[in-house]
Amino acid sequence: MQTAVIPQVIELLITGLPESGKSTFVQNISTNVRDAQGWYCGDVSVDEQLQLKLLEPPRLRQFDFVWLRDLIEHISVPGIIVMCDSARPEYFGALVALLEVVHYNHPDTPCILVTNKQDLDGAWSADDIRLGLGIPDFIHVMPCRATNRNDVKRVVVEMLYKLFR
Ligand SMILES: Nc1nc2c(ncn2[C@@H]2O[C@H](COP(=O)(O)OP(=O)(O)OP(=O)(O)O)[C@@H](O)[C@H]2O)c(=O)[nH]1
Ligand SMILES: [Mg+2]
Repeated sequence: MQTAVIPQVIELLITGLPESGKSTFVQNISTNVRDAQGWYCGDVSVDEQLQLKLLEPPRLRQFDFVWLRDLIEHISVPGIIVMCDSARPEYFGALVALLEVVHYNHPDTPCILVTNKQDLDGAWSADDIRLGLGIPDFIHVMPCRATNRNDVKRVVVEMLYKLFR
């Protein structure tokens, strides 16, 4: 007799600055995407025992930093991915503030900073962002092009290592 395997579902928050590539990231790795009350949600099947649910907060609220801070204070997820546009240094101050909110509220939650849009001219490298912004060691900084599925996959696999280490 075959026993049905009910996969474990793990939710990951995909947050970051506006237009940093969050939806592109979710879309490129998910087998199924949908809108759930403004949230952009994607499902990723890792294997028959494990499924990921990627959750991007409603796009209309993303410029509202007070709202985003409140959301991060109250959300409970096993892993958090923060994205930035590496070619928009004018947003780096807001990025540092966001990472501080994440770490203050979720000190034990694995967090990856995705320095996206590495293909753009003028993009800061992941290392320059890490050093330049003084990103602490417990935040893993990974370069990415959300338009490239392999890049996105690398980030998700790294998050899986952190979750199951
Ligand atoms: N060149 C380049 N463009 C990218 C990359 N990732 C995303 N984009 C583009 O950046 C723009 C914004 O991408 P989205 O995925 O909508 O970004 P978002 O963070 O979901 O945006 P909001 O939800 O509106 O905050 C789109 O035009 C994407 O095609 C990348 O790695 N390289
Ligand atoms: Mg989006």
